[in-house]
Amino acid sequence: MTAVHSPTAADSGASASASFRSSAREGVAVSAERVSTVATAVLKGVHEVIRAHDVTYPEFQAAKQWLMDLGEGGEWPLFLDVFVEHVVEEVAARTQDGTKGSILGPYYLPDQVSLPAVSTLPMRPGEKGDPLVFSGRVTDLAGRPLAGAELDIWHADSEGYYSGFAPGIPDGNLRAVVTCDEDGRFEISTVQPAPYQIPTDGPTGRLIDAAGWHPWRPAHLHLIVRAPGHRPITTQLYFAGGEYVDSDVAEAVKPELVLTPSDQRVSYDFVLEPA
Ligand code: MBD
Ligand code: FE
Repeated sequence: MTAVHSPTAADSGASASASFRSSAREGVAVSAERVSTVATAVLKGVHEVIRAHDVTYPEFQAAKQWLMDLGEGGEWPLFLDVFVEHVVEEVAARTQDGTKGSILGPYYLPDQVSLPAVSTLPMRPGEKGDPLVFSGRVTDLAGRPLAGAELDIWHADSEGYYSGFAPGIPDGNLRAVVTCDEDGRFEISTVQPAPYQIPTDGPTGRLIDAAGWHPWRPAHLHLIVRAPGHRPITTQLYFAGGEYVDSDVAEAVKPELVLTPSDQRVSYDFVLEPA
């Protein structure tokens, strides 16, 4: 499937930068010792690559130009979330129990409309795409329902574009915070998202093209699942047999997160550990 229009990298990459800047983050206190340990290791890694691969002066200057372009194009969040975040998540997951997590990515927006347990996501009249009903339950580790758990859900449309980051899509489209019922259950009606293509016209896309990689993520639903007294889970769900499930450019697919839809319905039960 080919989209007729394509949001430019400047649209989605720069909006992701603005969104990241405005998001509320906890300050981290990092000791000089920790900064030195990590920064030294990063620099040593770079030095080793230069030695091992005989990196030349022209290549070094081209890399410098590309890094400047990446920043000026506002694509640091896109680049880091695609190529680095999966390892940060992997390390965090070492000490976590319950539903597997996955990366947040650059396109989360907080404060979306609140909807009850059985709901249809905000969408345009005649929103394109196959209908999809996503249902399930949120429980604790012992399988007890977490009444009033929240599913913060967002996903791309049937052309692979996210509201808030691509032109011409109304704010809040295919985004909501759904509150589960007393039994921890939810049933969300939406449309099947398409695979997502990294914008090809920005520095991240230029790197992908120059290296001969492909720029695609498999179709996915993004979720943050929260319940009082429990650790929130940031994750993504994928569709068995879909394109790029086995070759996600962001390396964020885990087998436990791949769902098998049947009759345009799919279900998943989330398990949250204590906070
Ligand atoms: C996406 O839609 C996404 O989920 C990630 C992780 C990176 C880029 C685009
Ligand atoms: Fe995404």
